Amino acid sequence: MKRTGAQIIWESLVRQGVTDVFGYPGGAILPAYDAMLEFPIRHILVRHEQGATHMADGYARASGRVGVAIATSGPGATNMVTGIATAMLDSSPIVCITGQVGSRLIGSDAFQETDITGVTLPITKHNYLVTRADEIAPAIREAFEVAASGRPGPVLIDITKDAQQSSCEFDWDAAAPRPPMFRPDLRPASGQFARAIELINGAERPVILAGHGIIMSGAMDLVREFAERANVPVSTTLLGIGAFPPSHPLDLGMMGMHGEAWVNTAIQEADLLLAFGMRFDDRVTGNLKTYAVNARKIHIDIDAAEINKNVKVDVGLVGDLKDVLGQLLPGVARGDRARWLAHIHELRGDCAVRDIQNLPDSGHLYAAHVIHDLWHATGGQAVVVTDVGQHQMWEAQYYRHERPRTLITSGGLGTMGFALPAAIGAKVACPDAEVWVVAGDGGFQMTMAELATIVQEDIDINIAIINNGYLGMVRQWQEFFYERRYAATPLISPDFTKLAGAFGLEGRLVTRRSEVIPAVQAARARRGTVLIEFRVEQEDTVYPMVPAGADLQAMIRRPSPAPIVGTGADAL
Ligand SMILES: Cc1cc2nc3c(=O)[nH]c(=O)nc-3n(C[C@H](O)[C@H](O)[C@H](O)COP(=O)(O)OP(=O)(O)OC[C@H]3O[C@@H](n4cnc5c(N)ncnc54)[C@H](O)[C@@H]3O)c2cc1C
Ligand SMILES: Cc1ncc(C[n+]2csc(CCOP(=O)(O)OP(=O)(O)O)c2C)c(N)n1
Ligand SMILES: [Mg+2]
Repeated sequence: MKRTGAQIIWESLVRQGVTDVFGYPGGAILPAYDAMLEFPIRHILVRHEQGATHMADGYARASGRVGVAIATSGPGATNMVTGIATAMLDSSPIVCITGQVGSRLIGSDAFQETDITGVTLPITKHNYLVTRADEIAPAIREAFEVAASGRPGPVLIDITKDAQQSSCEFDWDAAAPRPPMFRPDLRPASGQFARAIELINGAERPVILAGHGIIMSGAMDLVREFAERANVPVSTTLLGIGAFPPSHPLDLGMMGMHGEAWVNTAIQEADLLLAFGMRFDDRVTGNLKTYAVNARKIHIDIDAAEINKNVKVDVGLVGDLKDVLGQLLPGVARGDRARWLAHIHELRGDCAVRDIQNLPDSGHLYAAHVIHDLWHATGGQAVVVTDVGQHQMWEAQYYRHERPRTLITSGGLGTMGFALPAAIGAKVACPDAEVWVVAGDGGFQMTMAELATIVQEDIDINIAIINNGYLGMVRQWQEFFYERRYAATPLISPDFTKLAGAFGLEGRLVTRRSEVIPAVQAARARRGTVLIEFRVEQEDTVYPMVPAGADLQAMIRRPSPAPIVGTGADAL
């Protein structure tokens, strides 16, 4: 059957099972947009191509399916760069399709020409420059395979305008990825299994470090079985939140820079760390020289390059977590680690007296209380998509995610502006889910134009803006490490409720704790997106905090009782 390259793009996407794409048109991709109308695909028109990539990313993280973004050449393509890098750092499978100038014009500084495959080389898992119609279907098939297999990640396909316009025979079967696709042998050596079992069964103070790889592998049940059988407590990374239920008695909570104090202490006292699908990010380890020096380490990861990258381990098992755990489990003995668990329980008790949830609010509205109440009012069932900053850490600490894929957040790149578009993507992927944006006043302003996308595409999510009048996380660093010299961190914002109104959305302002739950409930009850601005304590601090590069146990702790400085309401 003869097809144009433009038709082949959509035909291939449909055959890949794609139903939704996020994009923005322009000259070099116009043939593809013209052909799109013939295909059963929902196109979500974004307001900035960065938004399209975050939407594709949010779609992928919420559903496990590959997200798709599409843009024109030049500025359209370069606007995608931040979103592609965000997906790369967090191993999120997206496919980005960009139009390119005609193949004869490549290299001539043609109108809207950018070498986007060159630009994105270090931030894609793989990318393609396609100059002929008959190369389109094979590139798309392979791109989906590359994006979703092994360690997932972003793939970009740059397609010249003439490739879209010319015609060729379309043969889907012939376009199948040609063997041999590179497939590393992921079977760990059996000696390594025996060593791992020996270390696990002999450990007295083990801790599981549960990472994002558990969620990507779908290994939640196996991790739980492992933890229960061996009686090993489980801590999670930021991206591992949802991999193990916080209601479980063996759950410890988050590790790392803003992790729970008892978790970091337990890691430093452990005699065995079991790293499951996590990559020992520097936000997790602090000073590598003093990190868990008394612990043996077992690392299970699908990417061999992660083993011994940051932390030297005793046993590295390369493979899909589900497979590896399935093979390990039969050898794992029932463990009684009552003394170790009792010790951690004691550490926890010491922390509770400093926990802001146990301190009176004295009439002030704290972000941590807002998050706690949001958790309560949504029954802990919402998909929460956060932006980056203090509010992100409070969300991680105080919204308890029982299920995987219910916290969507930019961890590795820490991309402000991520939340609103990623939440739109999550909602498109999971229309029945209750989706909340939790964003700071700073990050929200980076991509708030996507409010128009919400209106045009009839997206039903809710938005909580945690407005502290500052680029709060940076202000916190200035408070601790730059003698409170607040250079460029105080921030004015538009009247967010009026902004919502300008887009035809409902907006509400909340300044008191008593109003939080009623406002959340009202937003939930209303069809359509509601934006709630929570005007919170301005100079509040995320505790604990391990200063960057410091020893993990050297945490700055919340003084008890919490000092109170100014309020959001005072600033009105
Ligand atoms: C302001 C800010 C503060 C932060 N503070 C903290 C903090 O206090 N604590 C914290 O934990 N993080 C924190 N982070 C996040 C941190 O930067 C990292 O993003 C996070 O620690 C990474 O978690 P991860 O290793 O589980 O996930 P990823 O970085 O996604 O790594 C996942 C790993 O799993 C592997 N994998 C993938 N699929 C499979 C599979 N099928 N089987 C086996 N393995 C697989 C991958 O190869 C990879 O090694 C912070 C981020 C920001 C922006
Ligand atoms: C695109 C981008 N620019 C800069 C930063 C550095 N940065 C990290 S957190 C932060 C402040 C975020 O402020 P806000 O959105 O108001 O959230 P808050 O910390 O106040 O909760 C900044 C500027 C970043 N992470 N991303
Ligand atoms: Mg702020």
